[in-house]
Amino acid sequence: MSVLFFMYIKWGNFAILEKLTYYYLDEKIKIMIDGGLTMYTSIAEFIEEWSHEAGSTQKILNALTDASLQQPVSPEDRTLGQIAWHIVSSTPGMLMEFGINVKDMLDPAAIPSSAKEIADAFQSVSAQTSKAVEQQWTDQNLSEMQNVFGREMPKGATLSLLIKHIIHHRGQLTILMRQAGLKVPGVYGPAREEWSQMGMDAPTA
Ligand code: NI
Repeated sequence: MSVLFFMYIKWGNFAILEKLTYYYLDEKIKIMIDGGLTMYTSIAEFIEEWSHEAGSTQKILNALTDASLQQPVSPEDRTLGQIAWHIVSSTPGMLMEFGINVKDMLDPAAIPSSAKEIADAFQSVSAQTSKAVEQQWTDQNLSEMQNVFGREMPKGATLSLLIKHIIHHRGQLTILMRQAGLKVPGVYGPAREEWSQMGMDAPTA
């Protein structure tokens, strides 16, 4: 992550350079850098990435069936449905932790038995996320430090947590979907079925 840090110093505007130079001297920022979080320096940059990742996550959630929600991982772990609902319900919860108010909070324990309900809820959560961040934070706010989940970090880095969290759980879903016998939409690269649609064999190694 130190590479990313220096990239910002090299290509960022003067205001950003000044802030990050200051942060570099601060022990706390080193934790942020070690944590592998992207430091967003503009709201537009976050919205663009959020829209892309939330869109891919929506494609995955739209492919779920009611029966697949019961797909287990192990007796100790969350089922596919519980992970899917965790993606949806934790997003407004994380925004509140960041100090961003959201209208509709979702009960993490009230897991719907309908796949469509989960997918529809994410549609609304993802739109609400963009709107709330755009309305409540400015580019200038992103360099402000705040305590999130017990760690001091700039607001611009907390937004990265939001995105990495949905990517992490989305990856878990795609494996469980195969185990439940579902087709998986491609995310960063074609899914098995999509290779043949392009007239190619899916790689086996
Ligand atoms: Ni999680």
